[in-house]
Amino acid sequence: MSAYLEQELDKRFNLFRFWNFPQKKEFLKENSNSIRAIVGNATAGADAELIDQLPSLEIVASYSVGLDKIDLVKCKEKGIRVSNTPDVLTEDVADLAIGLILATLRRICESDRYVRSGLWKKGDFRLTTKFSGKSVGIIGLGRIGSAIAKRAEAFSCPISYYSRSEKQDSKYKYYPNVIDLASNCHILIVACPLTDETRHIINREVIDALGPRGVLINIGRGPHVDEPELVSALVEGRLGGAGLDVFEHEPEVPEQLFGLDNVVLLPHVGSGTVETRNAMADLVIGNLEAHFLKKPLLTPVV
Ligand code: 8YV
Repeated sequence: MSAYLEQELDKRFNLFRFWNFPQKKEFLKENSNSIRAIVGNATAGADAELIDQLPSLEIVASYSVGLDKIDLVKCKEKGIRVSNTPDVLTEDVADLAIGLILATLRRICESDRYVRSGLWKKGDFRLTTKFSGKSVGIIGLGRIGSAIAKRAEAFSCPISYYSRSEKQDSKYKYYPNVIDLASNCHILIVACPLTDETRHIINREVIDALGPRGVLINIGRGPHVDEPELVSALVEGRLGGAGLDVFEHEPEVPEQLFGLDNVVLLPHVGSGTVETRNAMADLVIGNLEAHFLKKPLLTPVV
């Protein structure tokens, strides 16, 4: 959680830091009747079990755009409001996707390690792979996917995408299935929400379709990818490379990836700039204040 968000919540509300209570059951026994709001994030939200234990719960305000940690059906059923933080993080996440592509293809992290370790004196760094002009496939052409497409266009990349249905107003090539998209692009980017339908959307077949010259970029959620399949494809050279900001069991990252130079591994920092995290925090506060003043939510989901 953000220090700024905690401080601002503290000023306005009676804030419980749930993570500070090792005895969750005891804590809930004592406080469940008084809790009217939950502030969650990408790793901790409100599942059915928690919601059912909070009879006074009115709103779940997530410090994230992703809603996969919130039981939305349950919230709807119980009339509990839900808000998230869309738009304010779009640019950062799209910027980071491009950063991951460049870092992976041009081996920026590896060449940095090369210079730091003094190896440059012994010879030039190896040649890498060009990004400009490579075909880019995007899974999910929502706010973030579209912002990535716009940036990739500036690198003269032909863009194609997969989503549940074709976007009538899009100029990019649409593939109604992910395997065809993966077969027809060099760089495949996951930028869709995590739902039951998109869990493991990157499976062995998709990885094989992307192939030994293909690169996977994931700025969505770890569970979009069948991680053991991804690891074995990278280790066996069946996939060209990967730039990953998210993992299936964060903060655990498969150790087999640590020795590979064709992967770039980031600790879920897509929205992690001071500017954006503060804007996200302001949205959380704004939604909570609006709710308790009986005004319309700023970014309602439910
Ligand atoms: C996290 C994210 O919310 O917005 C999302 O869905 O994954 C991130 O912006 C951020 O890491 C705070 O947990």
